[in-house]
Amino acid sequence: MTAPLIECQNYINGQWVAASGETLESRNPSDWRDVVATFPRSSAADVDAAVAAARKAFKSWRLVPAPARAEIIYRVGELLLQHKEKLAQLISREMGKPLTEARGDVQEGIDCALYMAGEGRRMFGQTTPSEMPNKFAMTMRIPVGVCALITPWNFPVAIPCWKAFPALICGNTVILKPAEDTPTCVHYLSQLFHKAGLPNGVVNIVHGLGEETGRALVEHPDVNLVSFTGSSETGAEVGSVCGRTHKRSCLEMGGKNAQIVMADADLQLALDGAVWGAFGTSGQRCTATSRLILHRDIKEEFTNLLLERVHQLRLGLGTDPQTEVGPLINSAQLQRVNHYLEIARAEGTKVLTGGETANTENLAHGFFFQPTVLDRVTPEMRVAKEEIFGPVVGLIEVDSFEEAIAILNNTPYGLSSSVYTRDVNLAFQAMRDIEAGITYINGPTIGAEVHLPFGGMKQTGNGHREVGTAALDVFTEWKTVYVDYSGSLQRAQIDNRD
Ligand code: UN1
Repeated sequence: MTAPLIECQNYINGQWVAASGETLESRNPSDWRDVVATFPRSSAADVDAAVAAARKAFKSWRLVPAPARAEIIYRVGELLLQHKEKLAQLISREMGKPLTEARGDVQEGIDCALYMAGEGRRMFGQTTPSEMPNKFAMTMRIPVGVCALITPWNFPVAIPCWKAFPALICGNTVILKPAEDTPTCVHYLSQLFHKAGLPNGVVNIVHGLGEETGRALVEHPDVNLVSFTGSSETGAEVGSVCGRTHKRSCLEMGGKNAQIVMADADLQLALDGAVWGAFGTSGQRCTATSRLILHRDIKEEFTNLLLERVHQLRLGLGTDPQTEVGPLINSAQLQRVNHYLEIARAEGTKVLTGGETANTENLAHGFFFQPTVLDRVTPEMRVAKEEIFGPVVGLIEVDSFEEAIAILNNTPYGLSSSVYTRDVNLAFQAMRDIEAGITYINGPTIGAEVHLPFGGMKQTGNGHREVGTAALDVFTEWKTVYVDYSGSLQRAQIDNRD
């Protein structure tokens, strides 16, 4: 491969700054011989400079009217559309997802820009009568300040966008710290932010390692809010630092999502959903389907149909237009998935297909794992409860709807969920009883849309939701304002009760 090496730089106060120290490499997970880019291993001093720029820019950005902020975000959306194909190619090369999915990744960013630009002309507060005469009460949204946005590699464009756009529309300034596996996608974004005309310092980007650069950012005393998407282990660490240093945090962590297929379901539809939900993005989505909870009456038929479909999946290089399932992100992830297969075997599951690293000739230099189906999974097994983040789905057999819901809920996580049934009564019970932030009826567990709240219950998150209007609640403080135009002191709860 001969594509020129890209040199990612930190983007601070509207300028790209060459690395002052060591640089690191980002490689193509489909072929690790392909070095995509170098990026700075940023230090605490680099983080300091970015935070100082964001703090300075906050002074004026918070005063820019939200509809004017919206115009710039809209322009970023237009630029994303213009650059969609180039960015998608870059995502496929650096992250490994197939091109069709990479285009979807950029599209999610575009959708979020357009939605949040519209929010600039809403940003509604509430008005309400006061208890007292000639007095008026209302609420308004106030930006939080300087926000650190720490983003994962699995949606290297969409997630930075869905954190940055709501933060910016609300009047905050940001420092983005992209995952070290996909720095180039966010470096590219920095160019679009710049071109769209964002004032200097409103968006800053620091590259580097989570443990160093990420940590310095989360611990920085002048950061007001941390929005983090990533593993539960790192999220716990981020949450505890934020707790200790009294920062706001919005944490989006693991999932162990299940799809229930009842006996009355449209099996072909449920099958389409299962294959897409489990093997899309090679299972590397926090919304991925990693358990299929199948009613006894259709289990055998469904399993046979599923295996037929899985055997047809084309595993290949992210950038190859024929590819349906790409590689895992890096060797650590490949090791993790292999390790879970060892656990699965030791726990007594049966590997119906896959279960191994894929290393045929064209895949020998990438981190490929065969699409895998595990049978005889029971709810108490580790592979039924822990997030694997790979193309592995476990089959669990049940006798009733109640049992299916109980098993679906039997994990520490609660992000996405799905039920295939034609019975409207069961569908409504599922909506009520499933302990997850997202429930799909007759649709796969993946594919959330940006104008609706995204997030999870239980250990998936810390009670917040991203995108949709819910994101405004993360990135603003509510200010309550009372206006007394009576001209005299009115004492609440006292004079008006006399
Ligand atoms: C994630 O995996 O962190 O709902 C986000 C979906 C995508 C977003 C996934 N829109 O599958």
